[in-house]
Amino acid sequence: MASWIDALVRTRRNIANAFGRILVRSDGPDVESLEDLEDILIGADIAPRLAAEWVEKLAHAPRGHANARKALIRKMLLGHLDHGPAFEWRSDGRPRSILLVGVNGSGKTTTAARLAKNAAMCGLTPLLAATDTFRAAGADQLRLWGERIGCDVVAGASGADAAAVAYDALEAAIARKADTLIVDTAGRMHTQAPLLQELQKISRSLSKRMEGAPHETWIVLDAALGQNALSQAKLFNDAVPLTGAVVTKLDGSSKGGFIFSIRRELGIPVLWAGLGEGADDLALFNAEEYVDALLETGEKA
Ligand SMILES: Nc1nc2c(ncn2[C@@H]2O[C@H](COP(=O)(O)OP(=O)(O)OP(=O)(O)O)[C@@H](O)[C@H]2O)c(=O)[nH]1
Ligand SMILES: [Mg+2]
Repeated sequence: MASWIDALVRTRRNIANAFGRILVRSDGPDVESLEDLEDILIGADIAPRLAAEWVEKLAHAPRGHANARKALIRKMLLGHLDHGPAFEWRSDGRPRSILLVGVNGSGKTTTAARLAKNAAMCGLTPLLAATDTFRAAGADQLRLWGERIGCDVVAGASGADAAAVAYDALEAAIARKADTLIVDTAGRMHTQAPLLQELQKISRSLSKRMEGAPHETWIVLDAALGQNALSQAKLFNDAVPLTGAVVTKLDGSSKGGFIFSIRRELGIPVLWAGLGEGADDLALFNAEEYVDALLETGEKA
């Protein structure tokens, strides 16, 4: 599996050094280092308000040993990632369903497959649902993944009603005693109201077949979009209440700092992170590994 340290190389660029400069002088940071740090943080797509807040805090931080200040920086960053317990697969005799939504190309299909693989590795029996009936290739892509990772895929014919496919897939998951149903959906822009309504229909159709379904509705956010992904997510959240976020393509993005804003702006936890393109490159989100990779210390508190 790709590592956090490797994946965050572009977001981290300069961050660790800029924080490092804050630690050098025992009489406290100079104004220039603080200004540089603020620019660099904003460059990594950390919200300007948050970057200013951190710089202000550091300007007034108690002097003292560099290690103590390093610990303070780490704690300050982690404080914005209060994400609660990590996601855990559960098996309670009924399939739990997870609906994946997001804009075109954000990584939904790849994420669906990687989640299924992860669930299987944890001893569960997953089933994949391909409701992307807009394009024939949409279902084919998931079928290929299914073959690759050894997971069954329920798909509708091209042009079929996505909500009906989702219903049938849940029906199949119940019949086959699958533990989890992962529902891939077609990409759609957050501005396309009729397409957001279709998501509501898919969600309703799952709940018609099983009360409480979908148990999770996760938005898949492309880290390359940074803060822009948040405004998109808000409109999705208005249509189908989101319960978590998957951040993909952290590798290769220089805007991974937007993760600090997700809880504050959307009120949902980041549960998973895509650290590479491979079948195993989806990691449970780990705030400590994320922060340590940004600060490139690799140390645990
Ligand atoms: N480097 C990297 N690439 C990723 C990651 N996740 C997805 N991708 C790539 O992003 C591209 C789009 O992924 P898809 O899973 O097809 O995205 P989608 O959201 O299903 O796209 P639509 O169905 O067209 O909306 C593919 O080339 C994936 O390999 C990741 O974490 N890292
Ligand atoms: Mg797709």
